[in-house]
Amino acid sequence: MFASNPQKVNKIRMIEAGNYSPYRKSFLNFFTYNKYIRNPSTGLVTLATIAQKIVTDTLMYSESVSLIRYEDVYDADIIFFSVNTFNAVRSYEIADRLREKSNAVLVMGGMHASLNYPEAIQHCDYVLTGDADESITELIHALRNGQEIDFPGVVLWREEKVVFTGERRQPENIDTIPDRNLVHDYARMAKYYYTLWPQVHASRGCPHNCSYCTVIRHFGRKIRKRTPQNIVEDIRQAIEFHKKPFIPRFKSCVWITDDNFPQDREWAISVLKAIIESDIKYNFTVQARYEVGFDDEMLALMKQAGFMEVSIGVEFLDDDSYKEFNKDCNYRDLVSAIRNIHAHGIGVRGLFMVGAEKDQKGVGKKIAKFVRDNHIHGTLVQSLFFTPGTPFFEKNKHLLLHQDWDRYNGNVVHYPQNIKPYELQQEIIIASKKIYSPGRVLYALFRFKWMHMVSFIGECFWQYHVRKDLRKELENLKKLDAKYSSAHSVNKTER
Ligand code: B12
Ligand code: SF4
Repeated sequence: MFASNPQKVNKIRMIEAGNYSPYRKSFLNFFTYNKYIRNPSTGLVTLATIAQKIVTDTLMYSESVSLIRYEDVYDADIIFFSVNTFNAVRSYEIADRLREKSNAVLVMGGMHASLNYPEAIQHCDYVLTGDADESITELIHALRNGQEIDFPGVVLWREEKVVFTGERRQPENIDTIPDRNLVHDYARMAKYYYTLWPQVHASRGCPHNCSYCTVIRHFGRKIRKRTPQNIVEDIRQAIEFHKKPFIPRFKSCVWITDDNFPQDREWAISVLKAIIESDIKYNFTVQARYEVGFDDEMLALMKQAGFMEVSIGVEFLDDDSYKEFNKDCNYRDLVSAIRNIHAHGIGVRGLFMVGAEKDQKGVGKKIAKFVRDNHIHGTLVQSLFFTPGTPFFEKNKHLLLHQDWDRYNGNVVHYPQNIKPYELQQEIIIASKKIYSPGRVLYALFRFKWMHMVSFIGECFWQYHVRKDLRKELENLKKLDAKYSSAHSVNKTER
């Protein structure tokens, strides 16, 4: 009944919108990552690779590395958008513009679009929820053949109503090696800028259940893994893609972007062994929970495979906050784990979060002290992440200062319990200033290993811009404070 006429699908374009600072030409791009230049989305390149097998004329634009050539996009038959929370506003803007100028079918997907589809569908024809490795093929075939779109995982319009066809099982076979050449101008940029590095995603999902986590709501709590051979081949291609023609790379490192790589121990060990047995001699960095610090066999293999650092989601520095967010962690074990990782000759990068109920003035200084005392060579300090689709978001919605998604990129966006929002924002600035201070630069020059030292110096430039952006938001937070502090005290008594 809802089948339509077969549609021509000869040209596909995919768009990864930037957020507040999409790509632009700048001298800064040579040494500052994540200001106007950053790595394009692995997820969307993977989908482009799958789609290109059906529709040869498939190309992706990422505002992380280039401007969009709109004249090439208008006459596409389908346009796909990858939507995270931080780039949702810009994605909608671009989609609305294309709606006016193009007859293409507009499709959205990715974390924010999936978990917040009633909003996303206002700007497109279809939302494909969850991982689209399989559903993208089904959609292209259905449109081509004029079939009814009734398979699970689709949000669509029917008689002016939004309909969801139901949850779909996440794909098990995720062994696609992304063809990075499908991203417009990426090959040139990757060879030109040291600030872009090889990036490989090897597994999806995490069995833990931290209340604020978007990753498990989207990918699920079952870990789905690529095969070691497929990962090694991807690493090889990623390195080749980023190789400079004559001069060796100054800072050569592959980022395995999994959220908790060692979680499936047997699999992680088999991946490490496959890297060791291959001819790849490179540096690696990866994200892992602190428990990896108690696994001597894993750490020894990581070291042997070339892992020069592990990024640990430290998040908070007190046990009450871990409890508050259902994070299975405690301060004492965390510190011993960091010590043991260092003992294996692997560096530690710390990922921190502020804004928990316990946090008050001085939290920035406390983080900086922890970083210094525990010889952490790189950090990311952000405010609590409120992303629609998590139970944490639903429970704490009343604390939000606004829902301007493009400001949801590390800024304070809520009214914390024991500190004002703009004061908390200042604490992030204080932490950054203390961690990336001239004194620590000197320390890094003499005490850090080469790779850690190089990345620390690069991060000093990046953090300078992070602080500038955080300061810009301070004024907004001060204005919002006056408006929301009274509402907050009402809510506090209600709770
Ligand atoms: C690598 C990474 C980065 C890298 C590179 C980003 C990139 N584009 O790959 C860098 C360092 C640049 C980065 C930066 C940031 N990141 Co980041 N990043 C990641 C990380 C660790 C891996 C991304 C990845 O490769 N995933 C694997 C692929 C396979 O998944 P995927 O992209 O989601 O794609 C699949 C599906 O979502 C779906 N899909 C995706 N797009 C589309 C499109 C269509 C049309 C369809 C149908 C389906 C679909 O299908 C894909 C596979 O089949 C994720 C965590 C994670 N596990 O995803 C965080 C993550 C995406 N980042 C996050 C954040 C917050 C940020 C920052 C704001 C941090 C900050 N304060 O600066 C910045 C913003 C950057 C910007 N653009 O402005 C959050 C986003 C939360 C949210 N709800 O949006 C995440 C989820 C981390 C987290 N734990 O919360 N990030
Ligand atoms: S350990 Fe990390 S990925 Fe897993 S649920 Fe917690 S925050 Fe999410």
